[in-house]
Amino acid sequence: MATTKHMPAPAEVKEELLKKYPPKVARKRAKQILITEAQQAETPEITANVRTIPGIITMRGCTYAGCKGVILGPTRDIVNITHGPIGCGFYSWLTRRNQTDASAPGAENYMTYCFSTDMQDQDIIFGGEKKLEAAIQEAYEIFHPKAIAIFATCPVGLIGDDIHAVARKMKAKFGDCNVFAFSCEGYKGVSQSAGHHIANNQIFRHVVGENDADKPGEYRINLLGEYNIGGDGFEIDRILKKCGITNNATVSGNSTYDQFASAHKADLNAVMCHRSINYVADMLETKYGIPWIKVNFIGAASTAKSLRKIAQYFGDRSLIDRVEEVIAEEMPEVEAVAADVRSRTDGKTAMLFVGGSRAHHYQDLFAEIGMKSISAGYEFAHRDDYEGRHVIPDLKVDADSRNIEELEVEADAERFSSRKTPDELEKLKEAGFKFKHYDGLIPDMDKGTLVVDDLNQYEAEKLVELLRPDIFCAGIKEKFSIQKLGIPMKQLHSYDSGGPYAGFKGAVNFYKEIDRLVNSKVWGYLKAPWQEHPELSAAYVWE
Ligand code: CFM
Repeated sequence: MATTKHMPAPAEVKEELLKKYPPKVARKRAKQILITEAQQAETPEITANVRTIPGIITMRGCTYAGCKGVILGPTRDIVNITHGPIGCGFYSWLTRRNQTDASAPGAENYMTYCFSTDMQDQDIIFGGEKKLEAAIQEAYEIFHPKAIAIFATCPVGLIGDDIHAVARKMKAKFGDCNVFAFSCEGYKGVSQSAGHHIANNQIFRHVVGENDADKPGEYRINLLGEYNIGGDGFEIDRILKKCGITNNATVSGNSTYDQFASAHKADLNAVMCHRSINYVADMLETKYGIPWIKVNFIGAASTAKSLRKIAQYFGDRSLIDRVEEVIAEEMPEVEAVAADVRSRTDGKTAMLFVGGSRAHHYQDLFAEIGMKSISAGYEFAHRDDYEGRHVIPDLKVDADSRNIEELEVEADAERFSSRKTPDELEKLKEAGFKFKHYDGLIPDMDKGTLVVDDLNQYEAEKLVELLRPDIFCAGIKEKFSIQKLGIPMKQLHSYDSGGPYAGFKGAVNFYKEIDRLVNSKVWGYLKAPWQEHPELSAAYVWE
């Protein structure tokens, strides 16, 4: 049943969020808090991908996390060595719930190991290159992997270890193991987003195109920006397989070194998480001629739409029909559960503050059970993820973004091939088909909702207090502070040990879980009796 609550106007909420800040901080934060007027397309620009103001407790992570954890983390057969103090390696070890299937006989899986050079004080003083070399040698002798990746942590950049020279030396020495390094020091960018870019560049430079052998399967696509959190990638792969679409490489959920090496063998790139991977999609298009489209497998309707888009691209009647059959087979169960759940969730409200894509994608799932997203934002996305790719030419290049290398990519003289003739492309465009297209989060939000970039702990609690959503979605750092306010909190990074939520079966899991969360009575019992009726009460002197 829908409940009507009194909600303060969005402008009042914004004012409240800013009230306690010193004037300079308030001025800066004001540019990152926007009231949408999507219907009128009057939304002014939002400030994003800028430094968090020191002292503010941000939800963001570091550049090392974006490179080592997010992009390279889900690939099972690359030995990932963290060059740095042990904490960086240890705390990035299996903390993101990217799953992998290493059940094939002989499959290598190094994800269960934590490799680190364990830098000590003397390495900081005298340099850590020798220690790194020894670690690479040791890993090679024990495992004989196809590839070893080295990740720089903050102190490595500060003391100036040349990790790339070490990588080159060891690669030449071994001859049968690709060794490459990432200058992904935690401080390198304003968030983990810089780490995505650094990872993408090096994977493209050192791995993509290494295997030219022909790959099997019809309708070959790469799935870019899908990381198999909670098994999402398994569900998407199940659906693609059922449709007869071959997933040539996922970057990087449940992936292997060879998938990256063969990524140039696909005929279409389907991009899930635009923020983390659009660089790779662009580079694969320029160098090898593979077009890319934006897809979304979060939400049953979005899944169906994405499958239809892929089928339309290939244009074969048999594939188009098969996709329709699969949708017709899968949807009845999804719709039955959605209808049942909707009777209890319709009109309820959600807030989503996650990463660089999920705060957008998950709104579809909530909408399918009648729930409204009243406020949302990303931790580290760029303006294009909010406002659409048309703003890319206007993006300001500042000292922080200039710090991240832009690869100069050209068409490969031998291996570039246009996947479609100009005529075919024209026909697709005439039929409304859009390549390289993403409109971002803002146009999908209702008028008068609040979009907040890089939300912090203080603002999160204020927002909850003022708007009392029925559910709040973010990560582990926010989990308990929100629940203590009596609002259920769903982790959309790790899924709270749940999932998958992608595809058709994932949608069913999500509906059921949200139903349980928002309709649980437990949230009404959070205050102890003495909190509601204290025998004694007091105030701080400054209050
Ligand atoms: Fe892309 Fe991600 Fe996300 Fe992301 Fe992430 Fe993640 Fe995320 Mo956590 S790659 S931007 S850096 S969809 S780890 S799988 S959940 S913040 S919204």
